[in-house]
Amino acid sequence: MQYATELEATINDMVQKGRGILAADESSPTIAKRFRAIDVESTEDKRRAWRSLLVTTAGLGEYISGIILFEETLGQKTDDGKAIPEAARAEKIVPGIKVDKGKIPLALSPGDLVTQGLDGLAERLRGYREQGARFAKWREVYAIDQHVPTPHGIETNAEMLARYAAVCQSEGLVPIVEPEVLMDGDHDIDRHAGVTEAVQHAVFHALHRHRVTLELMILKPNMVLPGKDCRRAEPGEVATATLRVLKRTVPAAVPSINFLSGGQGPEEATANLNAINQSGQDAPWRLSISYGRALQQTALQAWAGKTERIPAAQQALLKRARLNHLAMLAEYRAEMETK
Ligand code: 5MM
Repeated sequence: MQYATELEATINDMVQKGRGILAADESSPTIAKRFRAIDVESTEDKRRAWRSLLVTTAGLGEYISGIILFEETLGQKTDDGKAIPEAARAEKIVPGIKVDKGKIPLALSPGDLVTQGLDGLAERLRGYREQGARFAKWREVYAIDQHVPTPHGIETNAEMLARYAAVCQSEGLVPIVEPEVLMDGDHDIDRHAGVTEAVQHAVFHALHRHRVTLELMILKPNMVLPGKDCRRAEPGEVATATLRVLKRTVPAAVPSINFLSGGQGPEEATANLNAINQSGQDAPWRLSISYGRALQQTALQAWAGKTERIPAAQQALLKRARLNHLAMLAEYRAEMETK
């Protein structure tokens, strides 16, 4: 493969013990929703200010090895005029980019979703590489209902992820492959496990068909959880269910599994990650994070759009990053939240 050496170097920079990925790639409608919750209007400059705050947090690189940016952010500057990808690199954080164009209904398959963005992807990746991105991310979304996701939906989404990953590797960007089985609904943990297992099987079959090198990609899956409208599960139960599914489906060649938080609260996501690392000491992959909300939520509340609150927000971000770092080492305890 043309870019094998470069892809290996990127994997080595991103996959490190005790370090994870910060997902700051919310699309315009999603970031507007997050800002609405803190009474901030989503203007281009407010989005820039927020992402500048994140990447300029001193010491963040101790816990965070990669940051997923949104296309707009890749071309923006920090408050002190540095290109955002460059500011990330200054903290030894690898900059990457979300390259999918969001989900739409899968035609003639009611309830199934599919993500768009493959047309012209190779050309776009070349441009992102020039702007400093070294990895990419694409998310497929699976809602759970009585009859969905359908086998056809699962196959179609797997095909999209694999085609995206193959294009990324052929253009020298490490692909983060993100199949997210949503936790919305009243389904129990067994149903979530069953769907996640079917999804992961299909994804790895498709990656094989498309000749994707597993050593040169990162998987970003959901944890296995009961639906939001079902009962809560203890971290030990989440860890057992999650590891069972991943051990059945994810080849050992994959270097790292970086979970999304998917609507879990910040403390819940850290506790579950800790339990997964406690039970997964024998797992062949690193078990890390690629959290968006679970890393950003407390910092966003502390910031509330006000310049004078930047230091408090950066402290909040650093705290969540450090606690998740401890969870990656299976050393997190709930009492640490109050210290
Ligand atoms: C599932 O969302 C990803 C991880 O974030 P959470 O830890 O908050 O679940 C996240 O990277 C997501 O893919 C991006 O925020 C983009 O989402 P949208 O909906 O804006 O395309």
